[in-house]
Amino acid sequence: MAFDIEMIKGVYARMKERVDNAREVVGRPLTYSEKILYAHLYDGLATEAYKRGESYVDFAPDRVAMQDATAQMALLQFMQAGKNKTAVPTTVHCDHLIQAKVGAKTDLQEAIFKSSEVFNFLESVSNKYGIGFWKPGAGIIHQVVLENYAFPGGMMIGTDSHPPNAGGLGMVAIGVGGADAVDVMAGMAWELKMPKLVGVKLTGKLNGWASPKDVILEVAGLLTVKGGTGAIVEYFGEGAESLSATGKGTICNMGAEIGATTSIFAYDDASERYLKATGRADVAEMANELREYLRSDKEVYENPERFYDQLITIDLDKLEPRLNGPFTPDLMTPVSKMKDIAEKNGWPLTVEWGLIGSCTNSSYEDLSRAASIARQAVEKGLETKAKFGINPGSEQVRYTAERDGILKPFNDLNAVIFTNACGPCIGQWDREGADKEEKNTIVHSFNRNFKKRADGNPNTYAFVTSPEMVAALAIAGRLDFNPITDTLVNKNGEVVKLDPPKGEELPAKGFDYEDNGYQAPVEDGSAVQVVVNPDSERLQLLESFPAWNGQNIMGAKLLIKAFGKCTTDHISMAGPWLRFRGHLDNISNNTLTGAVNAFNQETNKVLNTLTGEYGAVPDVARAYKAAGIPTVVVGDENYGEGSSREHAAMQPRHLGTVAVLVRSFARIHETNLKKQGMLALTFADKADYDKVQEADTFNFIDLTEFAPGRPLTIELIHADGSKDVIKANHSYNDAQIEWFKAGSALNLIKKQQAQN
Ligand code: MIC
Ligand code: SF4
Repeated sequence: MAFDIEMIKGVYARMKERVDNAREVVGRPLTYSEKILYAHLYDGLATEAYKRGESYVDFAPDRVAMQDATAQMALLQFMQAGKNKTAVPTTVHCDHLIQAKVGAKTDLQEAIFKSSEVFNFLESVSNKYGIGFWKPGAGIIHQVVLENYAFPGGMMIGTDSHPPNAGGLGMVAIGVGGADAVDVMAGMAWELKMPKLVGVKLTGKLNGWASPKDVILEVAGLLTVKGGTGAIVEYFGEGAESLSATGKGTICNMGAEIGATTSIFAYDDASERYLKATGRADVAEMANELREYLRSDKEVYENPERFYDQLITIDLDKLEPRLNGPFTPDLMTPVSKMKDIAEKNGWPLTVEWGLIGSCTNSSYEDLSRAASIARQAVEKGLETKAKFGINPGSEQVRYTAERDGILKPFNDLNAVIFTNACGPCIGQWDREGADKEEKNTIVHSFNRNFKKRADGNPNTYAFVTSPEMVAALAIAGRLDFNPITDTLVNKNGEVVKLDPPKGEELPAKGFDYEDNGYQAPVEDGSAVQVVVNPDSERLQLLESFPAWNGQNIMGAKLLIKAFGKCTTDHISMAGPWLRFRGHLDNISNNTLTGAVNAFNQETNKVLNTLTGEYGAVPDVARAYKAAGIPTVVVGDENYGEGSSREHAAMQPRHLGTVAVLVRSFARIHETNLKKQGMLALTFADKADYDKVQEADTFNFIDLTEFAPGRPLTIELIHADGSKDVIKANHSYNDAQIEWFKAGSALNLIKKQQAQN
């Protein structure tokens, strides 16, 4: 039986009436994601048609999922919200804090030893508030959610950027910061701007070496890292129905890399098979009754161009494998062009490591397809030229794969099987020699490849591709190896060729496990004490951010003007810093240390106008804070791209930054800034970015009139006394302005709670 079956029954019981009503109110046929959105309005039945890309809407998601690195901050905030239990089913997944070094068993023990304080904290908070707890080693949050919790027609949020993985099973699943999760766990409305809709029609059928990963690598190449911002990407067409549920999960998962709010496929036979194979025949039966509601209306499929803001068609028949990278997931190169392009760009051609895993590509089918390549290598007398590592997605996948002999060929090739966890994907990788910072290439099946992400080495060229391609390239040891056309020489000097991968969508003998790592919360958590040691370096209870004093902010100094790409990895690095995710003051010491200073093109070296000297960003920020001087961060396009980590907003806030002024924002980060009581502003004229000078003072001269739709005016006083007056746009609505006034959204919840 599925988890939370009563909740799912409730969603399905309401679905028909809500969707039929919405169709009438909107006055036209609805797409699948619109049906789910309208069926999850906080106030019940729709009373108006929301404008896509404009209207703020209150939703009531069905569930919440959090991973260990973000759950700490989310739960530290939730503990202040004054509730006894979470209002909706919620889970915590311990997957980010496990380092990959020698192999699953040792690495897991080591992680439990090193992070027991954090795991114990998460476990006791989970018990106290009725939250399901997935222990370290149980698997990666999004794979575990897909296997256990995702359901067609449902809506969930998760404190991470890759919950959209559940779109593979027809769910609207959205990545958020912890403060948003607090809203939902506290039973309040969760607000989102009504997304725009991008339709992707898939024709034909994948064949040969092409895989679902290549679909999203192609989409990323077409739309770029910001092309999906504010939109839900809906996939449909005959090609969509030929994909497995986990394959669709891969595509939806990596939609995060184009900034999409989420991505989704309709319910179909593959979804039904997956639900049944993962022990949820009960959900499949209910979904079968509602099939018409779990897909777009037929008019949408007949004339998609009338219903989507943008429409793309991809012919799966013609798709060839791709490699995206280095340093950004949207730099797409088809395998047949890699030789030329890599040479032209000077990308190192020798592949040092091949890594399979991450929430994007760690399903049973993924492992079985990659294993079919590894098996051929063994049979054809090949040896892997590169080192090879694998992180299975969940204990259920690992156990079943081991039982079915899928891990054997990897072992035969001396691959290391790491823990069922994020591992290298989040920089939890103790890679030998990485500190030498040598230029080198790795290939992996993850979704992200920002500089330094996997091993901390800025000179590691990381390429994203499918698991089967990772296997082939690790065996060949070359980035420009094209398995479709190229041959290899085996140990006996014979020329051999790899056949296209073959895999199994689902295990023929069913999934199995001995211990899936799940721990249900105690029945009554009221007596559970959550202890946070005041001397801890890993956990720190939160203090409220100060409320706005009602005055214009005058005399703020520039902390940094970030140049070019500034992802959340640049603002609050992961890897070694993950250990401080529960301690705001300690983690603040990495604030913006990865961002490039536009004035000297260096990282972590900014002007302190108080001394005239250059210092590390966190030190300079602390100096201004100590002097009572607020600071401003300036950035370029798609600022805050990547992760959902709200630390990237809380840290600057903690260090005294009041405003972040950029050319454009990534969605989750913009909301995180608002939630934490900051001013998230965009240049009304993008060219004004160039007007900001290094020693500038910022005066927000009409902040007292802060109102929806009304740009703010900022004076830039330059060092020579001259000044520029610029306009900054914002997307705050009335409720969000209240967060700013209160100092944070949480402060407002606390205030409301105190009044009740
Ligand atoms: C990531 O892939 O970058 C992470 C680590 O999963 C993050 C969350 C985090 O920073 O904790 C994400 O994608 O949101
Ligand atoms: Fe973990 Fe990587 Fe997935 Fe983020 S993208 S949840 S780090 S596996």
